[in-house]
Amino acid sequence: MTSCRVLAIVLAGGQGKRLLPLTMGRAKPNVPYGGMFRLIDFVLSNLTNAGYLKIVVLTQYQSQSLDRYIARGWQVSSRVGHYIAPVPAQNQFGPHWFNGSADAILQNLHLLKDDPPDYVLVFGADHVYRMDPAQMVAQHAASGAGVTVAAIRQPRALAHQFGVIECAPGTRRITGFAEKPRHAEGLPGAPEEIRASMGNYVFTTQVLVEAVQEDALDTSSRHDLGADIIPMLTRAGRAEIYDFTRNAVPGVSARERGYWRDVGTLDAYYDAHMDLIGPDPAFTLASEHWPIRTFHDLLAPVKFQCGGERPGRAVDSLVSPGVLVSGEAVVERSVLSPQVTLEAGAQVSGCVLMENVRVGRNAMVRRAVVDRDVVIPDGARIGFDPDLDRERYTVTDAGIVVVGGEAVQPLDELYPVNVIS
Ligand code: ADQ
Repeated sequence: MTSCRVLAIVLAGGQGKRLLPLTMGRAKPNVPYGGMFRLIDFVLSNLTNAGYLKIVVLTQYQSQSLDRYIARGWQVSSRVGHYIAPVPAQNQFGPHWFNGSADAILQNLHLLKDDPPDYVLVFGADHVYRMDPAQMVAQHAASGAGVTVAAIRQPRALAHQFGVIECAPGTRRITGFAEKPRHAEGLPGAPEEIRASMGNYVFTTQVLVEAVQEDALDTSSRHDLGADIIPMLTRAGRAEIYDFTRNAVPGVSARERGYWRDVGTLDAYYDAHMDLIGPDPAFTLASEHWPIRTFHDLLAPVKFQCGGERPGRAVDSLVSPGVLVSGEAVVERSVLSPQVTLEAGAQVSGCVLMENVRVGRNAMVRRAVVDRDVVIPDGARIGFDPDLDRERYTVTDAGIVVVGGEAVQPLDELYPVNVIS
C-alpha cells in the first residue's frame, strides 16, 4: 500500500511492571528476546518490511538506552522523508509525563502537521509476531472505518489482560469493547475463547485527532487508547476489527501463521522462548522473506571447547555469537544471548541466559531466566529447590526462577556463598 500516506507511531513508553525484575533498568520494549533481539525489533521489522519508513517511537520510562538503541540500530537510509525517530516525553503540557497512551498521542499531534498522513498506525512495542501491516491498512482504507483494531482469539481465562471485543454477528463492526474486564463472555461456538485486541490500530488521521482532543476534555478519562478511545469510537459506530489470522506474511509456515505472543508476564516471556525450540518450533526467528532485524556490535563465533572427557555441547538450543561452552559443559533446550560463558562441567537446561552471563564450573541451572552480566558461582544450584530460590530470586507461579535486576549490587552480595552446594 504505497498510494496512501502513512505515519506509524510505536508506543514504547510502558513500564512493564509485571516483567520485573527484567524491567528494573530498562523499558519493556528494550527487554532482550530470543538471544539476539529486543522486543521492539518485532514491531519495527514488521513496519519496515511492509515499506513503512516514517516511524516515530514514543518513549518515556527508562528511555535512555532504548533511545540510543533505536538511534544506533534502526537508522534508515537518508532518503528524503524517511525516519525511525525516538520521541521522548517532552512535558509539553506541564511538568508531567504522558498520562496514558491517548495523552502520549495528544502531546505529539504536532508530528502530524508538517506532512499530514491519510492514516496513522498506532502499534504496541512489546509483542512477538510477524505481521504485514499493509494488509490491515488496505482493509481499513477500503472499509471507511474510523479505526481498525487488530484482533486475535485468546483463552477466556486471560480476558483480564486484554481489550475484549464484541462484534455484530457475521460482520467486522465492533459493537462492544471492554478494556481488561474481570469477566467476559466466551465467543459463540467457542465458549472458552474471547476476541482480544492486539493493541495495534489503524486510524484515519482526522478521526484520531478529534478523538484524543475530545478525550482530553473528559476529566473522568484515563486517557488511554484501550480504555477510552476505542470504546468512544465503538459507541460512535466507527470501529472495526482486522482478523490477524487472515494476515499472510511471505514465507511463514502454516504452523507459525497467527502466532502472536504478548510477553506481559514473566511466565509468558519464558514460554515465548520455549516456543523457539524443539523439532517443530511454534515460531522461528530466521526468515529471508520477512526478516526480524536487530543490531549488535561485531561478535566472535560460538566456541565449543574440548576438555575433560567430553567437549562442551549444546542440544536443541539457540546459541548466539560470542558464546563459549567449555569442556564437559552442557546446554539443553535453552536460549543463550551473545557473550555467555559456561565454564567446565556447567549444566544449563530449559533456560534463557542474557548477554554476558557466566555460569561457573559445575554449576547447574534449570528452568531459569538469568539477566545480563550475572555471574553464577562455581557449583551453584538454581531451579532445584523452590524455597531456597524464592529467598533469593523471583520465582513465578509456574516455578520459573528469574535471576537479576540487582545489577548495581556487588556480585558477592547477589550470590552469597551459602547458595553454593
Ligand atoms: P496494555 O499493553 O496493557 O494493553 P498499555 O500499558 O497502554 O496497554 O501498553 C500498550 C503499549 O503502549 C505498550 O507498547 C507500552 O509500552 C506503550 N505505552 C503505554 N503507555 C504509554 C505512554 N504513556 N507513552 C508511550 N507509550 C506507552 C494494550 C491494549 C489492550 C490490548 C493489549 C494487547 O490497551 O486493549 O489487548 O495492549 O497486548
